[in-house]
Amino acid sequence: MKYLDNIGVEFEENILKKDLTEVMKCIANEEVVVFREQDITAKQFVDVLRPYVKYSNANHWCTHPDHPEIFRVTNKKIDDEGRMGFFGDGELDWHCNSPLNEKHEEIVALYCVEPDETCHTSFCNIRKAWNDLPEDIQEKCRKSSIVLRFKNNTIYDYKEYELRGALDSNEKRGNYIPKRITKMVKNHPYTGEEYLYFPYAFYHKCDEDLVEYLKDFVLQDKYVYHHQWKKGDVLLFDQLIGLHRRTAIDLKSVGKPNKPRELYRTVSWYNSW
Ligand SMILES: O=C(O)CCC(=O)C(=O)O
Ligand SMILES: [Fe+2]
Repeated sequence: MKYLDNIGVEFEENILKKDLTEVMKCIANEEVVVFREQDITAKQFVDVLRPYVKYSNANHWCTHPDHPEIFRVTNKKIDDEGRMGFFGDGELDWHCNSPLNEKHEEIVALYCVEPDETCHTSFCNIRKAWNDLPEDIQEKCRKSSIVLRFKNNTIYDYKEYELRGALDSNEKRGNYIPKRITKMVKNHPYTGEEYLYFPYAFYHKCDEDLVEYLKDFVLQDKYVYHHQWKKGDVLLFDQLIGLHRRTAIDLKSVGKPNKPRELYRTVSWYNSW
């Protein structure tokens, strides 16, 4: 195992041959784990994590035809109506997965099947920042509750079909709350450790000065890793102790057509509870 720039770790082994117990711990502590040059099938991508997680399935317009656990994250037009996959070609600002789901998923896994090397994804390890925060700020956070609300165009300009796809399946599972009140500091279900839950784009009612302070603190370069995608990359990242963002896959402005890019994506919960 080796450390990446600032945060995150990389394993140089073949993911299929590895006992992932150590890897799960790294996801929960280091935020992001990278495996490169993996030559695996969609089935292997899903199966390799299966002993360690509980998967969330969805029946979306962009679900992989053979694997209901996989959503296709792609700017390719994947159906007769000309719809792109999840997150199309747009920029995604700092976020974590589904903060309005009552049981929001804890791990996202991405497998790069077709890279666009101009697009990169960044990860922030809030756990590391939290440990460096002044005591008085930590105490303020511990005493704070937040109201979360979904609003479009905060992290991403969701298209109507994306919203419908994501909301429908969560509503059907009774797993979507339009207005969610939660503590700002919680205990991680896998490590038991205190963590700062910081999907600030969906903070609706909060202490704004505190949030501005935290944003500047948490998003410092020393807590952030930028990933440049290559075919075969597998990234696993925690949705509680971290945030991530992605640049747009849109080269039209410099006169070039969009390059096709595709990641397979699964979302899941740690298996320990
Ligand atoms: O496309 C990417 O690089 C990241 C997309 C993303 O934010 C996600 O899959 O949760
Ligand atoms: Fe995301």
